[in-house]
Amino acid sequence: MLEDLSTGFVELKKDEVIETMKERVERGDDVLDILEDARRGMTAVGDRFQEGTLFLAEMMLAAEIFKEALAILKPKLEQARPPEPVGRVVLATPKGDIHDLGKNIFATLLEGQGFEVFDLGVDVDSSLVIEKVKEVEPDFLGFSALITTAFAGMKQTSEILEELGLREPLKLMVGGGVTSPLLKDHIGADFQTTDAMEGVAYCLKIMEAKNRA
Ligand code: B12
Repeated sequence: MLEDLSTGFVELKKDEVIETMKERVERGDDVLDILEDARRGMTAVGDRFQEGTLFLAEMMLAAEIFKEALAILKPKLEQARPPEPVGRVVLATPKGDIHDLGKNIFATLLEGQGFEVFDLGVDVDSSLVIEKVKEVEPDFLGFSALITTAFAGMKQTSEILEELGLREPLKLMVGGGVTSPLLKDHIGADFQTTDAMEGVAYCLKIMEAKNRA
């Protein structure tokens, strides 16, 4: 068992990471603490990639380990879920962007809090997002963006939602490493963050206010 789970990601110790995650879940560690350690590991991988001390293939392997690790935590988070969904969230990584680790963390945390999440995946066209919004009438639409070339697509989606009268009933959120308050204003979103926990707190706060109204 790894003493520090996060180092397992940097050193690409897949078997040890998976085994450590399972053991920590079995011994009853808080799932959110385990998730945070895994997230720290993935952030360290990203930093090393940027410094040039990790190669692209190694980072992709780390991303795969992260996805498997997340799947171990999911059932545990789901156990705590209330029978009725707290709210509905459509999530997507916009067209031109294939990054999804942060989106998956946010989705997992939301599900753990009882939200119903419709995850449309990566490189998602505006038309698909609009269709899903029409179909499920969510309380929230969340974009996860890690690459600046994806910004135009989010703005376009926001404008189409406005034109169709679909924008007002939902809260539009944007998150991901390259996002900023400036981007939030540019695309006309209601909320922006680079921290999934902050995003979950925002969704819970909005639903609380809705339920009181
Ligand atoms: C991992 C990674 C990859 C992996 C992605 C694996 C995967 N399945 O996601 C791979 C190797 C495939 C990849 C490919 C590319 N990448 Co890349 N990648 C990264 C890297 C190192 C880390 C990103 C990451 O996963 N961070 C960890 C997660 C957990 O953080 P996060 O996404 O911010 O999410 C957190 C919060 O923001 C929040 N959150 C996320 N989404 C949302 C959404 C909502 C609604 C809310 C509320 C919260 C929320 O929750 C998370 C937890 O708190 C970054 C650099 C960096 N250090 O950020 C570059 C980076 C994003 N990549 C970059 C680029 C350019 C590319 C490539 C074009 C190739 C290349 N030259 O490297 C291709 C992609 C092409 C494309 N079309 O998308 C650039 C983007 C530059 C820019 N400004 O546009 C970066 C910034 C690197 C750099 N400095 O050049 N990449």
